[in-house]
Amino acid sequence: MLTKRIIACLDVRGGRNVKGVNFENLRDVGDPVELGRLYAEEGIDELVFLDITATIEKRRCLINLVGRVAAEINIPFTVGGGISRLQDVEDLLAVGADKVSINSAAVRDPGLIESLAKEFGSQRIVVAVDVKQVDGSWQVYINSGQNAAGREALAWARQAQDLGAGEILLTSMDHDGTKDGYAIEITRALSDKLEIPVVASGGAGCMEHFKEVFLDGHADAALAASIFHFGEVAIRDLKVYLNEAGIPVKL
Ligand code: 0VR
Repeated sequence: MLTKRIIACLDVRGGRNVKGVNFENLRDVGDPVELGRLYAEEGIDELVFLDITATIEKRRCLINLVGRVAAEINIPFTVGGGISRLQDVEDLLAVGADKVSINSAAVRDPGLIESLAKEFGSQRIVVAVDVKQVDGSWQVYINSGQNAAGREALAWARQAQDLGAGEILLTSMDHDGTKDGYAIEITRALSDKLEIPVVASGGAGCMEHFKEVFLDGHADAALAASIFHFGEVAIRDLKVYLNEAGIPVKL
């Protein structure tokens, strides 16, 4: 089994780290620069920074903040939020992002995946797919989860892979912030059908949930926000637990 990655997510709005449930009722949970530094110190494998309300006028402040977080860490750093142009990617890579995550803009214009992958390399292009279960089918949502895209999750993820995405960040909105566990079934469906890595996201509430998403969900990496922000699981303890459960992680 390949080494599994544990990823912390900084959901940022107005320069502050926020956290909600099912993408709603967001509340301030701290300073993203401080949290990024802390997680890196505690042994997180990767950091994701999501500007969840990116709009054009905030573009400059986002880039400055990303640069301040990047300066505090020496681990792979993925940045997402409102990315829709090559210039956005250039600006973020220039201040220290290693990968970018594109979501709504890619659904609106799938060709963007191909042009970004050609320009920067697939390994730098993560396609974020936010999903909800609707009448038994996993549907894609865009614009911070506000609008149904009219795409089924696996079909869209497969198209993103075929266009050059290097990784899929799969977030279940139904599980986000609930601490009830990851969306195992849809995570396994994508992991088993795609050739590129799948990062599970949404719902982590205890160490067992990580074991479950790796062993049952076949995820390549597991992302969490709530349980790290609220100090409920220590990253080092989690890694020791997973290693003892036979799941290879970098200690
Ligand atoms: P936890 O369940 O707390 O571990 O959350 C993991 C993941 O769902 C969140 O870090 C994040 O992806 C939620 N995303 C968005 C959002 C939350 C509110 C509004 C918008 C978005 O667009 O991704």
